[in-house]
Amino acid sequence: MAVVNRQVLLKRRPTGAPTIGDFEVVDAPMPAPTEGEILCRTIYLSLDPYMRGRMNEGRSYATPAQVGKPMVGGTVGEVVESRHPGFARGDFVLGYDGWQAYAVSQGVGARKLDPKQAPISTALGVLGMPGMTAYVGLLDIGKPKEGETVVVSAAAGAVGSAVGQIAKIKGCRVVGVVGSREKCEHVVKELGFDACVNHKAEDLVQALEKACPRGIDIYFENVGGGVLAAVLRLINPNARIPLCGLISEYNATTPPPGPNLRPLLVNRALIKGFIVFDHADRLGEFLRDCTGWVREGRLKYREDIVEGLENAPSAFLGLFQGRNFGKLLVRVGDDPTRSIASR
Ligand code: NAP
Ligand code: FER
Repeated sequence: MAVVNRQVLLKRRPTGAPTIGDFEVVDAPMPAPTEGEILCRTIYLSLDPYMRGRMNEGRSYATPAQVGKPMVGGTVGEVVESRHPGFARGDFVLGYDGWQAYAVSQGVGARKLDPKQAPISTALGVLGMPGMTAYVGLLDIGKPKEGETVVVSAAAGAVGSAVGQIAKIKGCRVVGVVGSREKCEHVVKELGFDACVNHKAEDLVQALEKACPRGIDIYFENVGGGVLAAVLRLINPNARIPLCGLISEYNATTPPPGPNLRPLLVNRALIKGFIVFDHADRLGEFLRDCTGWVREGRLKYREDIVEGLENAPSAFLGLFQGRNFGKLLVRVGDDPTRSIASR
């Protein structure tokens, strides 16, 4: 076993866009589990947009990450030592161990993973928090009906790619908004979207008008800013807008100008913010449906895996520029289930 525990600490709280200097890579002593605890070796670390919020001081739905401590985050790991009756050495677990190679925990909220059910990395993506966000946001708030037009932003990302495919499964016309030609091609050719527009290259209102000849019934909002402003001009009567994220605004230092909300008024449209963690009652149905769709090949997923914990800070910054293509993960340690599968 390694003698040191590599960690990425939050060094200081950023103002505006985070930089590499806000993080510090250190080698800490190996932790040891006491009675009732497990020691896990991190295999995958999830990098997610919400982490930008955790870097800030102040009130949120969760306590902020602490300066001088490892950054927080979801992980998939392997139990290397257990003094907990519920876990054994060799178990694979979904946990919240943060940006570090090893962690001791009491296993609270940790879920054992069966590598035969699905690749263990999917517990951080399509079969994890982002997939569940897509599932509850689209189905419970968007309430899609067959034949309706669904637009989703950040459509090649972890949440957006699942939103679009679940909407196709429900019989909708699906249009993605993404930031590159390659991402456009991917969501149409690989994921089966009906059309896609590039927010960096096209006149958005014109392109959306062309892609949505019957207007927009559901807009699954991930980005805010100019994309939201353009979409609102095309919403249909009684449109629903699950407000999932506003990534274009997470680094803003002054409140961004608000969009024109008149289309919401005149179209009797519903916009509703939601946080996936409030929907834990749907976990069973989400896992049942989405595991089935993944196995049937109807819900595809793409992972963008960065090698090495020390590369987590720069990969994280890339989320805010669209550098990731699919669910962003860091491979912190060897994945024994993958090497078996590829043998
Ligand atoms: P992701 O889509 O895999 O990655 C983020 C993507 O956002 C980037 O690849 C980029 O894609 C796009 N983006 C970044 N900056 C942008 C900008 N200024 N304008 C337009 N697009 C921009 O990330 P994810 O994990 O799936 O998260 C997607 C959204 O869901 C985020 O807003 C996140 O905060 C939110 N979320 C919310 C909940 C909840 O409970 N409410 C849970 C999970 C995630 P392009 O290259 O296509 O521009
Ligand atoms: C996210 C963005 C924001 C997210 C949660 C939030 C779980 C919640 C923020 C808050 O309560 O301040 O991507 O994912």
